[in-house]
Amino acid sequence: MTDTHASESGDRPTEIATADDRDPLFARIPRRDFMKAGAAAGTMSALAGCTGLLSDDDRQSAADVDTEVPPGEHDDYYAFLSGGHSGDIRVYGVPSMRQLMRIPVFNIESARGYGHDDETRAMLEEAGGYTWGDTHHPRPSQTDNTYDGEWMFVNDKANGRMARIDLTYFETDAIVDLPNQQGTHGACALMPDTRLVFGVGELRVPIPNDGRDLDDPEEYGSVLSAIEAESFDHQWDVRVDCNLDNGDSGKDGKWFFTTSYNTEEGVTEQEMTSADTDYVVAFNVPAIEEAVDAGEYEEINGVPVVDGTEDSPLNDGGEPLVRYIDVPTNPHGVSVTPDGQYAIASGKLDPTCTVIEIDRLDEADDPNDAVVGRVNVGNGPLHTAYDDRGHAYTTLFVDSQVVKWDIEAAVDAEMGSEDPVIEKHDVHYSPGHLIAAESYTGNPQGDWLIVLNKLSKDRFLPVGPVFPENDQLFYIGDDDAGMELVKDTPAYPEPHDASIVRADRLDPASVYDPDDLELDFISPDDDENFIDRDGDQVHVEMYNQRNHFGFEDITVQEGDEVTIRTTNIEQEEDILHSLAIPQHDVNVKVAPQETREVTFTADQPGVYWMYCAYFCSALHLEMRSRLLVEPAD
Ligand code: K7E
Ligand code: CUA
Ligand code: CA
Repeated sequence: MTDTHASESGDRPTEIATADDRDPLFARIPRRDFMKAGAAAGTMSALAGCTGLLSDDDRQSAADVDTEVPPGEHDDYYAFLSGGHSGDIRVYGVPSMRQLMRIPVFNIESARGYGHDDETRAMLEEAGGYTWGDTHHPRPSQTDNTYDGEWMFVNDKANGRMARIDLTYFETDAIVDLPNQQGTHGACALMPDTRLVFGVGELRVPIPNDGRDLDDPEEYGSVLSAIEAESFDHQWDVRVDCNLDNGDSGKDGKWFFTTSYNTEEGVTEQEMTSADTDYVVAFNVPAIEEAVDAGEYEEINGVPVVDGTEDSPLNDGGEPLVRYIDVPTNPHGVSVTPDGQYAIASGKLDPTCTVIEIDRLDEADDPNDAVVGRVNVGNGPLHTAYDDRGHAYTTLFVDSQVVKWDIEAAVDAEMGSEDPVIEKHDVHYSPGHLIAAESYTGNPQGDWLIVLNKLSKDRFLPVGPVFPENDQLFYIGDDDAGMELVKDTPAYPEPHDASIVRADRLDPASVYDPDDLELDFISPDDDENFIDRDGDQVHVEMYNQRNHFGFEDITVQEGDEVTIRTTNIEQEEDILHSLAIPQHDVNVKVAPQETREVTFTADQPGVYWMYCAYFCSALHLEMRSRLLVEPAD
């Protein structure tokens, strides 16, 4: 018995070293103090200068801090990261940074059968039929400025669309194509209660884009699109002359903010960066809705489009629809502070963040009077997140740092002052977004911060010329110790933004409720399982369970159009089946109590095994039936 011998004689490999073994300092510190100890190392390396690379101290601290979630235990938070041009959303646990799931949105994905069954195929087809999308901003629904666990919304920067993800089932349940928008960039619901969802149109084009004004860029424009959250119907657009970039909502249902970096209305980089200032654009949502109700719009591509341009008569008078606030050149992110008091725009080409006091927009004749602070944060500020203690955290793309600063101090300080800055911490390379736990709600948690770095040079085992991205987790809960790098995670290209949601705010189903599904449940009853023919259309309904399908074989004629609807009747969670048919491109997943349908043409005579592709039991390989396709003649 070699195994007993090994353990008895003590010549087994020694146990894997723990943090306590490696470093005598940590061996003396009770485990709950690891955070602080690691933080000190992190702060020291930040003070060592801005190299964009991490010191050995940081690597050490990352390994020693207690962010491990032991086997079998759950994380405290979900993080939802956009997949960028992968077109999906990835679900991580925080603080472990373990990837838990992927939710296909604009992409076609075979493990989940997304875009393979008739329903999801039709949804993608009706939303333009594109095979890909570019997700950037996953923003959860809120009730009373708190995440409510119902939906996630995300943009498609590639094709001008918005999608909704159902957080009960973690699947995309609606996509809307925004016809007057090319490239939806910013995405966020109207707060406090997610009545509307906004898609922010980034690229200026002729509206409608039907061949007019091809090379007449002054005539181009962009729109902010409003979608009703519940129906996911497109309600209206507001047209502006400039472009629009990122967006965030105020907390009281009135203002929605976006940045604009192309107020020059240029088409080349040189033109788009020629002016000294651009805009934060503030949309007065109730005033816009009044204009729509009063019929003050032009219908374009079936959508009411309200004129929100600077010269619009609707912007005269006491309640302008859109207010344009000057900020330094080519701003990028804009986000509203947790108390709803300020909108903060990050400067990108200017080393400052601009603080706009939202209430002042209601009264001031000149919207520029609402600018109450401008803090010099460093080079290349892109996005700003918040904790629960009045601090803002801004990514510096050029300096490869995160800067922590005090919001009220920025209001009190002189314009352009560096004084509100509390701390700068090196991150790996060129951070884009960063997100703190529940940052863009009324109650940020103030403990975890994810920084989404664009480059991962030197950080991981090499995997060829396409590198993973690099998402870094910081602990920000200890203001004395400062920001602390605690985890370093590679990510498949290419997350842009994320949202971190407390786990107890979600209540995902582990088994489908058949009442929530469009298609009727098929039980094993004989009369619910049938093969019907109507001309050359064959309709099959059958259940499936361990380890068989409702029919052992299905015979059709060459050239038939075959529709198979199938229900997984398992009650037990995590027992998935699928229906895969070789050489007919059929691949449908069915989770417990789920019903899906697939249509294909049986265009080749022969025998085709219909098999289950999900491992489901010891007899998984035997879970199969035959499709017999009889030759036409
Ligand atoms: Cu800055 Cu699309 Cu929010 Cu990328 S975006 S970084
Ligand atoms: Cu069912 Cu494998
Ligand atoms: Ca500009």
